[in-house]
Formats: sequence, C-alpha cells, structure tokens
Amino acid sequence: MKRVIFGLAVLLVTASPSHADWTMNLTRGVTDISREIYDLHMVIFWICVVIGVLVFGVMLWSVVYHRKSRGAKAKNFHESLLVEITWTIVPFIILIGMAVPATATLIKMYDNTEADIDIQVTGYQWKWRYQYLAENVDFFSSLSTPREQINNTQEKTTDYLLEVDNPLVIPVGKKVRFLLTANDVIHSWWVPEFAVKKDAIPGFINEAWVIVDKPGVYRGQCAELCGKEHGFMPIVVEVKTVAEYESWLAEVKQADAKQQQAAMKSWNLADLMAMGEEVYNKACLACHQAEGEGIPGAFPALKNSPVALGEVSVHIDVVLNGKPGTAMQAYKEQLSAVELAAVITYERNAWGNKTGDIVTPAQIAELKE
Ligand code: HEC
Ligand SMILES: [Cu+2]
Repeated sequence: MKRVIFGLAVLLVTASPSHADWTMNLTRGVTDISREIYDLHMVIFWICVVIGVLVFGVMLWSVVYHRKSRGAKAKNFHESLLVEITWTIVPFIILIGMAVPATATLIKMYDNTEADIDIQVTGYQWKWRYQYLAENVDFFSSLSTPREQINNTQEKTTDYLLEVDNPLVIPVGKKVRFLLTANDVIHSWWVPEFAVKKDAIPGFINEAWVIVDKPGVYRGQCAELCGKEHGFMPIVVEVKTVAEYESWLAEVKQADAKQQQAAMKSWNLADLMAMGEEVYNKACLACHQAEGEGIPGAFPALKNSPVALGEVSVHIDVVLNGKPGTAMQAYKEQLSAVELAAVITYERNAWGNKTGDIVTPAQIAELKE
C-alpha cells in the first residue's frame, strides 16, 4: 500500500511540468477587472483549501486517534455554549472576510459611467449585431467557419467555430461600454478574457464595459442556449491601437457608402444569382437548408414554395419584414438592398424554381426607406 501511494505521489510530481499548458483555472484575461476577478477567485479558492484541509484534518485525526479499537470513549458535550458560539462566529468571520473583497470588485464591475465609446450589441438567431452609437456604423457578425468543416468533409482549422466574417473592433486603453439586448430570444455575450458574460434579453438593455490593455484578437461565444445554432454564433473582438481603430472606422464608412452606390447600378440575373447564393448560404441556409428543402415541421421549403413561386411583392414582404412570432426574422435591417434583391432573386430561380423574375436593388432600396 505504502508503495502504491509513493508511486502515485512520484507520478503526480513528475507529471506536472509536462502539463504546463494544461489550463484548468480561470483565465487571467486582459483587463484590470478580469485580473481582479482572477485574484479574488484565487483568494476564495485558498480560503476553501485551508478550510478543507483543517476540517478533514481534524476529522481524520479524530477517526484515527479516537477509534473504538483503541478503547476511546466519546466525550459528551451536548449543548456546549462555547462550541455553539464558536461554530457560529468563525463561519461568520470567514464569510465577511470573503464578502468584503468580493463586493469591492463587484462595485467596480458595475461602474458603467463615463464610457469613451458606446456599442449596442444585439443577439439574433444566430449572429450578433454591433452598432457604434456615435458613429453611424452598424453591422452583423456571423460565423465564417465553412459548412464543409462543420459537416466533417473538410479538415477543421484552429479557429473552428470561433471565427466570424465581421469582428467587433475596439481601441486599446479606452473605456468601451456595451449595451446588450436581443432581437428574438435570450442570448448571452461572453468573452472570457474580458471577464464579461452578460445576458442579452429582448426588451431589456444590460450594460457591461471593458478597458483592454493589450491589442489582440479575443474570442468568445454565446453563453445562453438560444436554439438550433446556439453553438454557431461566436464572438470575435479585435483590439487595435487608437490610430488603427480610427482608420478601420473610416474604411467601414467608405465601404457602406460604396454599397449604397452599388444598389443603383443595373444588375443582371447572373450577377444577382451569384451574389444571392452567397447571401443565402450565409443568412438563410441554417433554417431553409442547402437545396431549399427546409426542415419539415420547423422551417418551410423554399423549393416549390407558393411564396417563392407566387406574387413577388409577397415574397419581398416576407423577407424584409419577417413573420412575427416565428423564427422567420425581418431582414430589412440585417441585409443591404443589394443583398436582399440578390437573395430573393436567387430563391425565385434556384433549385428548379424557374420564375425568371429579377428583383432589383433599386426596388428594394425604395422599400427600405
Ligand atoms: C431562424 C430560421 C430562419 C432563417 C435563418 C430564415 N428563415 Fe425564412 N422562414 C423561417 C420560418 C420558420 C418560416 C415560416 C414562417 C411562417 O410560419 O409563416 C420562414 C418562411 C420564409 C419564407 C416564406 C416561405 C413559405 O413558403 O411560407 C421565405 C420566402 C423565407 N422564409 C425566406 C428567407 C430568406 C430569404 C432568409 C435569409 C435571408 C430566411 N428565410 C432565413 C425561418 C427562417
Ligand atoms: Cu445565442
């Protein structure tokens, strides 16, 4: 027995260096608050360790030294005032000792005042929308991992399910306040390295903030079960220097202006179909499926659907305004006029839907006003 224990101990000691990157503990993170939370977590952890060792130590010692075979006789101290007072006072002191630093950290976390930048974060099934409130910058951020990797027909890359098309970009060293809400069901915006995990609830605004002190790319996930693709709406935050952030803002604004111009050029069926397929795969495929076949009982087929083959205006209305009370959301704000025209044209001409109809971006732009 002794040998086995000794063997195990040796194994434990020698094995630990090879597990240097074996991270089981909380992330230290890249903000003052996240490190404070980490330290708090460690303090509480060590208090628990000490209590554990003491309590189990006394128990084991008593079991061994006062065992029956040694002829131990139990002492009778029922209703001992001293014991009663001790075991009330000691835990009380321990709890206060934990509550004081915990409260101090919580108060700092909830100080949502005086932000440099306000960003509204809205959860959608299944993507995030970021609106820079003072900047007129507004975009959606969706999973960019190719479907082939998800379906195991392609090898998975390192950032599998943790990559998006349009990451959130914020500057280093500035206080960024997030105003969190949701469009459909409850989501939760979670970036472990920021120590931010806040529910995004329809009809409510929750607040959180960060001051990140290290440029880099930080990744997170939706942390509230929100439906079929809950595991497919990651968060990517790029933290840039202030100068890089400014030029990124300018670039985004320029791209927006360009897109508005593009809406006015004339489009032919082939161009719209090519773009429509891209938009469809990104925004609609999760529910309506790759061949437009839908999922019976949950999401209607668009192949041969009376809407996709019927009156154009009805089809446009469904896509722009959604079907309230169903998973079919309004895409009016989510997609540009060009994207909307393309995806509707695509649905009317793909998978054997041969209406030959063209919906133009100009037509949609008018309805978006
Ligand atoms: C989250 C799941 C989901 C996504 C994503 C989605 N839809 Fe839908 N869609 C639905 C549901 C559910 C309905 C049925 C609504 C109802 O009950 O009338 C529907 C209905 C439709 C219809 C009417 C079809 C019919 O026969 O009634 C069209 C057209 C449509 N969607 C187009 C789109 C387009 C275009 C996109 C992408 C831009 C899209 N949908 C993305 C869930 C979704
Ligand atoms: Cu979610």
